[in-house]
Amino acid sequence: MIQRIDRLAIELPTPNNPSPNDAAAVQQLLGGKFGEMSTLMNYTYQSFNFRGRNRLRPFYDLLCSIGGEEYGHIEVVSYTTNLLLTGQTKRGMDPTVTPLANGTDARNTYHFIDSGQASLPIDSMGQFWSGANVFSSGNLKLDLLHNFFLECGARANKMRVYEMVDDPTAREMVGYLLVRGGVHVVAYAKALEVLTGVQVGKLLPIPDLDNTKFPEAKKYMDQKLHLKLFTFSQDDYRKAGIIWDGTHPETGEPLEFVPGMPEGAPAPDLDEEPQLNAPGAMDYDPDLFRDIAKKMGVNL
Ligand code: MN3
Repeated sequence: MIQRIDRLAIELPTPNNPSPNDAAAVQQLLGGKFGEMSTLMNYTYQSFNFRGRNRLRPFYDLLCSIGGEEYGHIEVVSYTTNLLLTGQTKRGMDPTVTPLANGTDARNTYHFIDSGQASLPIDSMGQFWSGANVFSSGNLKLDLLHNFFLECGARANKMRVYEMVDDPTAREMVGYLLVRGGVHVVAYAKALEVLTGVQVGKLLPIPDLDNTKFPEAKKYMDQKLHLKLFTFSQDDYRKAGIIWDGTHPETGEPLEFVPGMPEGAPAPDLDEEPQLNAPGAMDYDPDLFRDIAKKMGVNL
């Protein structure tokens, strides 16, 4: 089972220059082949499908811990997209003024037609994320090797989106995910080392560009977030700490195993977009609702 917490992984700044085309580029980090939908669903399915869990418990616990974290990653990429799309059409309730005219020039029209100026599980070209991106062979070495490759590919995509988009909201998100994705690269390298003795960490970094070159990532490294593996569970998955042990292959600093999850920050409250009727529900009266709830014996 999974427990949801109404917090976002990090505090996202308000965009300086929101733009539908930047939002479209950011979608690659959500619904692209190497996006957060893929990391989330790969580790989740590999954990559901794990055979021989008791004998190989540390590897199972590692997949579950990282899979749990990826849920928060799809969330933070989605909020970034949503903030970049907020206020990008003409606000109001008069459809005759063509309030959504801007949408026709945006590279992604799903953001204006299929959603209320918000994220969808699509890539930067508007292709919907597919379960075909899930690799779950059942062979532990093969799955871990795939995950190492997936995280390196995800890292390359994040760097390129950073190089395309200079908005501070997008860069804050990319900086954070470069650091946390970096932890997952190292975790899968370590898992392969424990399992086979092969020094996978010697391949790092892929691509050959240090996270410290990105000021937003450097900030999170200064907070030591590149050294911490969280379990994303109160009591479970503690044996992942057997793998997450020793030193960081790039910096040489000692790794830190942290049961539980980071504190996080409040998620931004997204402004209404009346021209899209998002959220609509203009006849909703909270006082009336509270009265009805009271009569039903529910305290709101
Ligand atoms: Mn991730």
